[in-house]
Amino acid sequence: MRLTLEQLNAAPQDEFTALLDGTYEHSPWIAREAWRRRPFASPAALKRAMTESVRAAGRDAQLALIRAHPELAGKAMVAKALTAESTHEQGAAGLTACTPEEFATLQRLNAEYGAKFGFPFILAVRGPRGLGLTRSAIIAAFERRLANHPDFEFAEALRNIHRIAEIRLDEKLGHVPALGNLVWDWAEELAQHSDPGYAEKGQLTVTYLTDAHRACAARLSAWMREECGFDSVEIDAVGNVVGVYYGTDREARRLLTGSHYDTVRNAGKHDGRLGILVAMACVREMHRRGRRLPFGIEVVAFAEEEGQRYKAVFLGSGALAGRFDPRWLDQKDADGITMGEAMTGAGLRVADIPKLARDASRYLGFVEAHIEQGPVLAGLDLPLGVVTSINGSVRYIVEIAGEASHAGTTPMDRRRDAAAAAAELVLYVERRAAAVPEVVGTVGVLDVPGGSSNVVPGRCRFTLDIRATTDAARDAAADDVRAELARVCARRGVSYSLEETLRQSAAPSDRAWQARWERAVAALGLPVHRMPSGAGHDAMKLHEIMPQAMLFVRGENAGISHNPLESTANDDIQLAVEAFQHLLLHLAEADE
Ligand code: HGY
Ligand code: MN
Ligand code: MN
Repeated sequence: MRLTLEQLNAAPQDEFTALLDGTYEHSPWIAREAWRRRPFASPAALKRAMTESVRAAGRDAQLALIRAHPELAGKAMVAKALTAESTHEQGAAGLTACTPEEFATLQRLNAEYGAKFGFPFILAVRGPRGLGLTRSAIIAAFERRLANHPDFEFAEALRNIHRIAEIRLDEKLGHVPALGNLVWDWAEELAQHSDPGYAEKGQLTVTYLTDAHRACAARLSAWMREECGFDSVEIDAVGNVVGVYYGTDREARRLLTGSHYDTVRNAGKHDGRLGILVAMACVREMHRRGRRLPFGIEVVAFAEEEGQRYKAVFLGSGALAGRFDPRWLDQKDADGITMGEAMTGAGLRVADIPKLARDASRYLGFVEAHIEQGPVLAGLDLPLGVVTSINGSVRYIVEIAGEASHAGTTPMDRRRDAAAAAAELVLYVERRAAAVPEVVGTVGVLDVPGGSSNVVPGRCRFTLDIRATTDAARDAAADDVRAELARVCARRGVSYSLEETLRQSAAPSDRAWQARWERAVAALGLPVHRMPSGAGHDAMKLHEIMPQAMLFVRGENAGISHNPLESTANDDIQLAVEAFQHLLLHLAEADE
């Protein structure tokens, strides 16, 4: 029997609790507590009320909740003593059809996990798309999480319990996150394209203008044209895919939105792409309803943001902001191919790049939906967040030159070891960044070119990535790191070169646009959580010429990103689409 929110909002506490029986395994107290927060404006608000009941219950009640869950393919399943919901879920995930080896592995993991943590391994086996994980994915997650810290696993167990409850509640309400499913499936399909050397390993890497990159552009263009009803779709001179959905007046000003479709190496499937696909889903819905707004919508899939193949970053959004630096064309990739050659080879008209600069007066502003890429929303059990500012960043490539010499015969006090010098600096970066809350510092690439195990490193190349919520904090940290580099090298008698490859100012959200995202999130029945962005985004490039603000979407696996574990649930994507739709419709009402 399908429940309705009206029915639940009107129900007395006992009836409400009974209607929601089974949402949380053997734990009716959660619905009973949540009842006090009625009325619920949306399924998201009801889910939030139940997570808040758990968050407020304290550790003992939370531990009891976790322990109320059965093991995966455990004794209760074998004895057919699972609840109806768990029977359905474990069955749908194939756990009732394990091979003898899988079954033995799961028993071993159950025993080891229970002995280490004192509670069962909890995983929403229906997965982020709700269709069910494979047994191999379940076992891989089990093996991986066995190594986690107990506190992390306690929190991760609760997050998975909320996801299990969310899927169960969706079914009770007949609530299908259809647009979340659409975007999730698009992201899966787009992730089929990956660069050689990664595709064979099942890894996602799409760097600028490779065949996989061009295939992504072609697929995004086709979807915009054939599935979403954009009025014009083109691939511009730097490889951005630009879709325009006209307003009631074709010449009306436009809302600019989008994100990037290139990726880091061995990436997740939603970084960048989510912001493109969420906007496309909104246009698709308007087109299907024959709806036009008083403004146009220009969705841009930016061709390059990560700076993986070439040193230049934010190349796609930079071109629109009129910040494309022609010197970038001479940058060479690892194979010695210049950016200009790669562009020409991809059929792009380099001469047209300056024409890509947008006239900001033709736009209302820029908005971008993006996965959070961090642990904050997951830690708060919130699906969405509103960005207040994007951290400023500065990046360098450093090369230290010492003297290669025999590892066996060179006395320790006679060495000019480039790697040891670099190692000192890596630890200094960590110490200096950790000393100031709003600063982060990373050495992401560390390499001894042509190194050998029996040779004292004569050269060492590494990157520096320093970020902060303000330019002043960023620059103070960068100054200190450069000064330490000079001191370490002088003391060790080695030389160094340092090249700045990126300097991006902090980008505070435009107040009016941030408020539009806040109103949209609140309209979904969710608390509004404001937060800075530690990651850089295309929005910070458009920030240079027009007002901007961003919406963050929670990540699974505690929000990990730039990692194949990056994952976003269909229900959270659905909420991002609904928030975007709310922003569009209220902008239209204000405009009319
Ligand atoms: O590095 C960043 O912050 C972004 O993912 N390019
Ligand atoms: Mn990224
Ligand atoms: Mn990104």
